[in-house]
Amino acid sequence: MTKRHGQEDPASLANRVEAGDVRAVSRLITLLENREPAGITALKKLRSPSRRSVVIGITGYPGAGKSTLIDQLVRAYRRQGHKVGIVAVDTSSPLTGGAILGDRIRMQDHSSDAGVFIRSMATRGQHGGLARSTVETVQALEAAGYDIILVETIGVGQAEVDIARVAQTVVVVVVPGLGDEVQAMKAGLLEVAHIAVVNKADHPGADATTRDLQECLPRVIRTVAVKGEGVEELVEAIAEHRRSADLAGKV
Ligand SMILES: Nc1nc2c(ncn2[C@@H]2O[C@H](COP(=O)(O)OP(=O)(O)OP(=O)(O)O)[C@@H](O)[C@H]2O)c(=O)[nH]1
Ligand SMILES: [Mg+2]
Repeated sequence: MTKRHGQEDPASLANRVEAGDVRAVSRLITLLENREPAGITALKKLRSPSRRSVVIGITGYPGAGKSTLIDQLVRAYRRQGHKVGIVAVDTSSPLTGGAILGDRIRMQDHSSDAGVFIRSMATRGQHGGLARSTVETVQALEAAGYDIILVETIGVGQAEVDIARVAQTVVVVVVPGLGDEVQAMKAGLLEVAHIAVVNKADHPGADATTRDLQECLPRVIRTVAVKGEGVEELVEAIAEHRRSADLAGKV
C-alpha cells in the first residue's frame, strides 16, 4: 500500500532531517507549506541543534541584485567550508505578476553542490510580512545542520520589516539613484537593517546614495555583485556585526 499524506511517520522524518538528509528537508518543508499535521509534528520533534545557524536576511526592492549578491555570498561561504541554505521568499501577488518562482534565484551553479540547499516559497497572499512557513523552513534548515542560512525577501516598505524576526543580521540592498525612495526606506527597512549594500555601484549616483545611507547606518558597503566586487567586504561586515552584537555562530 502506498503511503498517503498524513500517514508519514513524523519521528522518522525528524530523524532524517537531523541527519542532514536533503530529501527529508524538502519533504518537511512541503508538508509545512501545506499545513500537514505530520509536518507540524515532525517540526516539534526536531531537537534544537547544539550550534545555532547564522541567519542572514537579504532584502531590498525588486531587481536590486539580491539574488546575484546571494550567489556571491554562497561562493564565499562555501570557500570557507560552510553548508549554506537559501530561502527565497516571493511576495509578489499573482495578480500583479512578478517573476515566476525559481526564476528569482539563478543558482544553477550550486545545484550539484550537496553543501547548498535552495528553496523558493510564496507567501500565498498573506498580508505583508513573512509566511509562517518561512520561519519554519529556517528552523528545519537549522536542525539539518546548515551553518549559514540566507533569506531573500523583497522589501518594499514597512510590511517586510519582520525579516528581523527571522534573521539576526539584516542586509538591505539598495541601488544608486533612488533619491526619495531612500527617504521612504528610512522609515521602514533601514530601521531594521544592520548593513546597507549599495549594489550596482558601477551605475552613476553610487557616491550620493552611499552618503545618504551613511546618515542612518554605520555599515554601508558598495558592491558590483555581477563581478563579485565588494563581496569580501560584505562578508567581513556581516562577521563584524555578529561580533559586535555578540551573536553566536561563526562566519
Ligand atoms: N550593472 C549591474 N547589474 C547588476 C548588478 N547586480 C545585479 N545586476 C543585474 O540586475 C538584475 C537583477 O538582479 P537580481 O539578482 O535578479 O535582483 P533581485 O533583487 O534578486 O531581483 P528580484 O528577486 O526580482 O527582486 C540582473 O539582470 C542582474 O544581472 C551589479 O552590481 N551591476
Ligand atoms: Mg531575486
